[in-house]
Amino acid sequence: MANSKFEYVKDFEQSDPLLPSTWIVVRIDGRGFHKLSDHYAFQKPNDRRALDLMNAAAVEVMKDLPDLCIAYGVSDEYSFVFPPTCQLFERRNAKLVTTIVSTFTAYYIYLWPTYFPSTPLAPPYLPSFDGRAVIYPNTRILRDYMSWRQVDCHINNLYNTTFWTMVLQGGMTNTDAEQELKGTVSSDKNEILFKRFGINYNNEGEIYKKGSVLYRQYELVEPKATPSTEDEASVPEAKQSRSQQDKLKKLRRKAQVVVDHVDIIKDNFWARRPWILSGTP
Ligand code: DGT
Ligand code: MG
Ligand code: MG
Ligand code: MG
Ligand code: MG
Repeated sequence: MANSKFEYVKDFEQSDPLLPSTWIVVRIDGRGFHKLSDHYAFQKPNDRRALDLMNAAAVEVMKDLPDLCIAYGVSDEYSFVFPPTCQLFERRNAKLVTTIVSTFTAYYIYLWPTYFPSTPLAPPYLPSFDGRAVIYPNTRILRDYMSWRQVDCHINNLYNTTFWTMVLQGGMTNTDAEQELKGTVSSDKNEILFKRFGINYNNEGEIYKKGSVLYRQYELVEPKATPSTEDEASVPEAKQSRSQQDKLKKLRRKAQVVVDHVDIIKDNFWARRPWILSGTP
């Protein structure tokens, strides 16, 4: 096809590939969910339906993009992780982020009636999400990123649980509860919950305390006892044989995506599921 005189405009497009052999995390976050959760009367501090809906949409994203190896969600956010070997969309930043954001949003809206059957969505309160990609140079830092999100979940949930118990059960005003909680540490909040309301924070639901972690579970593959080395994980997929790549992709597609609410800070979770970080499959 002959070039038109307009074609030079293509030269204005900028390439945005993410650094090779690094972990890619795409984190999405609900836009204005403070207002949205009020409008649709989400339960405080946690609405199980809203969290289940977030998880259901994230499972569909994992199924749609077999390159993803793990995802972690809390509140109105989700982090999706691509391994260093990933070559999806030539690792182009905008392609990866926009695909995840729009696929997630599409499923969130599509599945909404399943989780909120008597609360139809209506403008102007339509859910939308922002997203960004961050790269991490090694597995240690990737794990620190995941730990950071889970610690955040814990801190926020302990605060929110205490705050809303003081307001809803203790009859305090928002301002008074906020004032009393200012400067308190975890043990203070645990004590308020226990001494004043007879609530043992440890007995709160795992989904609220730990957030949600999504990964693939393989029926046929026996998990290896020792995690693979980082070297193995960072062999660019381009250097793997075509048939090997196809085989891995097929296995990933067939695998079941599970939703778990467990500690991902300690080694145990990762040691028991070495395939998540090793990229095999
Ligand atoms: P943004 O992200 O800057 O557009 O603003 P927001 O309003 O989305 O703020 P963000 O993301 O920092 O905080 C999430 C908000 O979503 C927070 O105000 C509480 C609300 N939210 C998330 N999950 C639940 C839930 O299960 N129940 C209730 N009541 N609210 C929730
Ligand atoms: Mg945000
Ligand atoms: Mg938000
Ligand atoms: Mg948020
Ligand atoms: Mg196109």
